[in-house]
Amino acid sequence: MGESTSRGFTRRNFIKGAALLTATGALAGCAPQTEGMQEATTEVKPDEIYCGSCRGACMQGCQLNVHVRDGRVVRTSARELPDSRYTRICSKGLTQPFRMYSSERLQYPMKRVGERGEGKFERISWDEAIQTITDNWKKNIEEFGPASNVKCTNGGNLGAPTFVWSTLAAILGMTSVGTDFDAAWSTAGTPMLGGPDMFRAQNENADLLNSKTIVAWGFNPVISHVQTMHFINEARENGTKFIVIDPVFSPTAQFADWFIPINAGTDAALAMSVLNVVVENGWHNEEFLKAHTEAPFLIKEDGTFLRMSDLGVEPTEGDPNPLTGEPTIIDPNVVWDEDAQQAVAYAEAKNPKLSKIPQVEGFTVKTEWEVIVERIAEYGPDAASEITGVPADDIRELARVYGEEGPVNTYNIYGFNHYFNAHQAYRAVNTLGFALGYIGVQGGATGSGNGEPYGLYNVVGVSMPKDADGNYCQGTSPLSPPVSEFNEIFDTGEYQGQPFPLKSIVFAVINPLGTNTGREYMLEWINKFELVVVADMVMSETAKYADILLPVAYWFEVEDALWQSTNSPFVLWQDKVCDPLYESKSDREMVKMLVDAMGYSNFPLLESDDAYQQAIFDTDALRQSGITLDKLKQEKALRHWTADGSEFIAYKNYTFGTSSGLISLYQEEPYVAYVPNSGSNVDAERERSVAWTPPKEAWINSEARKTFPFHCISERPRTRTHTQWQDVGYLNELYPEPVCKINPEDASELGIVEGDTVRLFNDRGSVVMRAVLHAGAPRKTVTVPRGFEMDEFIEGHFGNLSMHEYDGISRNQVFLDCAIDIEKIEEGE
Ligand SMILES: Nc1nc2c(c(=O)[nH]1)N[C@H]1C(S)=C(S)[C@@H](COP(=O)(O)OP(=O)(O)OC[C@H]3O[C@@H](n4cnc5c(=O)[nH]c(N)nc54)[C@H](O)[C@@H]3O)O[C@H]1N2
Ligand SMILES: Nc1nc2c(c(=O)[nH]1)N[C@H]1C(S)=C(S)[C@@H](COP(=O)(O)OP(=O)(O)OC[C@H]3O[C@@H](n4cnc5c(=O)[nH]c(N)nc54)[C@H](O)[C@@H]3O)O[C@H]1N2
Ligand code: SF4
Ligand SMILES: [Mo]
Repeated sequence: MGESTSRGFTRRNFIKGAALLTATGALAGCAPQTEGMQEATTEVKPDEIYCGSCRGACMQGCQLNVHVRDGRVVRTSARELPDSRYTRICSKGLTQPFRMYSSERLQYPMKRVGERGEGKFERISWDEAIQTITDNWKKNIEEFGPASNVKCTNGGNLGAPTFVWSTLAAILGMTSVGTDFDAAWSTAGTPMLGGPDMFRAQNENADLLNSKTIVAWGFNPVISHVQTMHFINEARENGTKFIVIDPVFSPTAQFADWFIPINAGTDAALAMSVLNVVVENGWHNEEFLKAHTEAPFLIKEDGTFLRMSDLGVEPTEGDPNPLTGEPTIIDPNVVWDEDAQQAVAYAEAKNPKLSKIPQVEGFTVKTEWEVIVERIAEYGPDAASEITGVPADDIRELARVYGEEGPVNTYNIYGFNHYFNAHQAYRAVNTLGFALGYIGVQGGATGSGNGEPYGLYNVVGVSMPKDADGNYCQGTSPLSPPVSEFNEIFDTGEYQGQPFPLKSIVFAVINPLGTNTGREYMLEWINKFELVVVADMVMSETAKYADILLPVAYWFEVEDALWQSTNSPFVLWQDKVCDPLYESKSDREMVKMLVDAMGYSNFPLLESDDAYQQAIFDTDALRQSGITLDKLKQEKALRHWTADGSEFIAYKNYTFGTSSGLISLYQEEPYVAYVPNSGSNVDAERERSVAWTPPKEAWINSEARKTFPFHCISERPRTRTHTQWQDVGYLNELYPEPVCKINPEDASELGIVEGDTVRLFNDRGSVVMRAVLHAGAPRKTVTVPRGFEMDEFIEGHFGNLSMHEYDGISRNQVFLDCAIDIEKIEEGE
């Protein structure tokens, strides 16, 4: 691995393509700029510079200059954005050309000739590849229905490709699955903030400079969000206090004014305890709670809301539900109006009361706020200290900072996401932030900021496209079984009581054998599929298990737009720098070939990359902002999060997508995003409001830790985004092999010294790598970099250690909820 040269590269075709493109590019208003004209001699031609966007899942949204010399991409550099604060690049952005010309690239369609996973393939034509796949799909549809064909995608490219495969699945009625990454935030955020808008719960990063305090709560931006870290550092220089809450002394912790080590998986308990002290001191924001949250809503003794119908007021009919056409029933929630001294519908209340409510027409009631206050009572600083390992005085001080040194931006992405019950951590941290009013204000925000405001782009339209006659396609299969249950579904042929034969699967923009939990479990189900298709740019770990391999064009070989980012408030353009190398094709082109071969050639959005982009940009929200594809092609970057170009503050207008339009702090019906086949085991009462339930294995006192005493945290390597960039030799020199970082005292007890070879194991599997001593790792906790693949470990695979199960509420892979043991197997050199 790591040899960054290309095989079989046909330079002649490339130059032809590039020349053609220059001509068409000029017509479309994307004529390459030139640089270094002054220095140019007659012999040295200036570079042609195209516009690129870096679209991996690090979500930072950097724009690139792609320099082309003599028909070859020779380097990439940071491209100036209209707001220079966002002009950034990192070592991964700078090494893109090595990926483009990597020897790992798939060059032509191939079919498997050896055993699955053996990596033996034979070149075939595109016609044969498409025919083989579609013959199988047609047969499956006839015998078992369209849902027996499955498509599985994630975010290897945050531009159009993921959506293109969803378009395919919808047209063909396939089953659509992801592999359920990062889901605990949405399990908590959906009912609290309402709907998909909560994916943009963070303010624009430039606003970090308005925060008095920034809390990176389970967030390691020095590695995972490098450009976000830049804003945090500027804020620090500006006097902002920076707090990091993490079990590990992470690379980000070294920049903290205050590092708070915490026992893994106990964040909900810490947040509840901090809120407990906040409330005790009256630091919470009553005005905000009354105006913008459901905190005053009354709840009856049976746990359901007191509604006007309980007080004898007949419900009324609202507008019909636009999806079902069914009339909606309006039965308003009741609050106690302090001014009127009576129970009224929330909308009528002048001054809703938060606590100590008298009986209402025979009903004993309490408010949403009182439920919270009751629940946090058992998490006083001393009790919480026992659970979290954070000293009680530190909890009190953190509460003081939250109460007195605001506005606070609690920035988390997904650090505490990947555990059983992680949605409770988000719910508790959110509740803390919202109780203080840190949402919708400059300098104040609470939560994750993963994506663009909902509805800006036509995600729904391209996931449910219309044909040329204006008719909707059939849509994906209504059931989407979780991959954590695929083996059981294969064995029983059923999912949720219905026959569910699984026959073929296509993986695209995802490398699950390199990134999923429970790798052994997954290998088992992959091998049960009759046909496995992988569309990728490189021979990924998953690609090795394909029956048919489809070579995908590199990011610079297709025009595309990047509009999903945590950092950059711009939609970014990607010029097509040259034709796809070798025989590779864009995802859109191969999806079109598949759709055509299946007999559905009537979908205009698949006709060209431009048509597809036009479909994504087809929303009123973008039109109102004056953002069109043509304008983007000309200007290359357009500010898109706010229509008027102002800095984006999440929920600035305090309109939330909940049924009440307010932040919900209590759910009558707990939101369950995943019901296991074996049935729901949710404790509904407990899930209605803040609670802490320990993770399954990571919890220091869990059963699992009695047998496997170490907690294994996976960390992100600086040099890779998941499994990508692993073919860049320069970056591999910086991080040549996966190592297990272990606390020196633990190491000494086990007789391990730096450089020794160790085996990490549990009852699911094992992996062998070298050990490095790390005083920042807490006792009985090791960290291992993820994103390394089979042949990079000395033996085994890191993915064998994690469990494939989900917690029964979130549909969420729990990479970090993992107990292991360690043994030394060889002295280091
Ligand atoms: N270089 C690089 N950057 C990436 C990626 C990559 O693979 N490589 N992946 C991208 C993607 S898809 C994602 S989702 C983001 C995620 O980025 P982050 O949200 O930063 O998530 P992590 O890196 O998983 O973990 C962040 C921190 O949480 C800590 N942590 C672990 N367990 C706990 C806990 O129980 N409580 C608390 N408080 N902290 C805990 C970890 O020690 C770590 O320091 O990164 C993105 N950026
Ligand atoms: N142990 C452990 N495992 C983890 C995590 C962890 O913290 N610990 N984090 C998890 C998280 S948060 C995430 S989001 C997942 C990410 O998991 P994946 O999405 O599987 O991650 P990538 O390695 O980015 O894989 C994407 C694949 O897409 C391919 N690709 C890139 N661009 C394109 C394109 O334009 N078209 C097509 N067809 N393919 C393309 C790449 O070559 C690569 O093989 O990993 C998860 N895995
Ligand atoms: S990998 Fe991320 S931070 Fe680096 S250049 Fe690309 S988008 Fe920017
Ligand atoms: Mo992720």
